[in-house]
Amino acid sequence: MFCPVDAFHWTSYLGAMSIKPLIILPDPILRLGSKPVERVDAPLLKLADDMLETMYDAPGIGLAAIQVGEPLRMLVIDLAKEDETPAPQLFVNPEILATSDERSVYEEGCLSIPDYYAEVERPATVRVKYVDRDGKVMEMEADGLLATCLQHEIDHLDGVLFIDHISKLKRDMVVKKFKKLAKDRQPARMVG
Ligand code: GNR
Ligand code: NI
Repeated sequence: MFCPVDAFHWTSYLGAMSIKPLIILPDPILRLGSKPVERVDAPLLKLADDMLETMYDAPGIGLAAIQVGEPLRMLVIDLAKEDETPAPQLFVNPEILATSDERSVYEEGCLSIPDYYAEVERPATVRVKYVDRDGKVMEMEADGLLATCLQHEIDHLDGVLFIDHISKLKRDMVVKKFKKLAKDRQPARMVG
């Protein structure tokens, strides 16, 4: 169970964190562009922790704010394995400064597209500028899974999903399936 006080000493406040409902395809919210964060303050850090708790609960390795319905340019990532010490990372207003010509392929998934996985090719290495949880401007060079995850999350900030990087045939199939699932979840009174 995720506990900020005992396990992390990560946040600057003591308060109830909460698991937020995930926005799922084909919700048009996922296609919104997110707005830059103006300041890293207590409410923003609270949102970051709620995102982490939501991500750990899912479970996932990354989460963009838009996936919990907040159109803000921020994302969280934790690549630690289940048996390792948690390693939460917050990226506010992240920007990709440079990408490698070298590519890598990962099988990606998305908490907003549950139980669908596909191989995506992306730059193997990225240089990223961002603001950290202390409000400090940082730069980082990422490779491996972190590079892929950062690109997947930064795409979310621009309304882009990993299925936008696969063939149109596959994407149309996935969208169709999720539209049907969403329709089947609606009570009959919603029809007509
Ligand atoms: O949990 C997630 N796993 C994952 C695997 C490969 C590439 C990207 C990801 S991110 C994803 C969580 C998510 O949807 N983040 O937006
Ligand atoms: Ni995603």
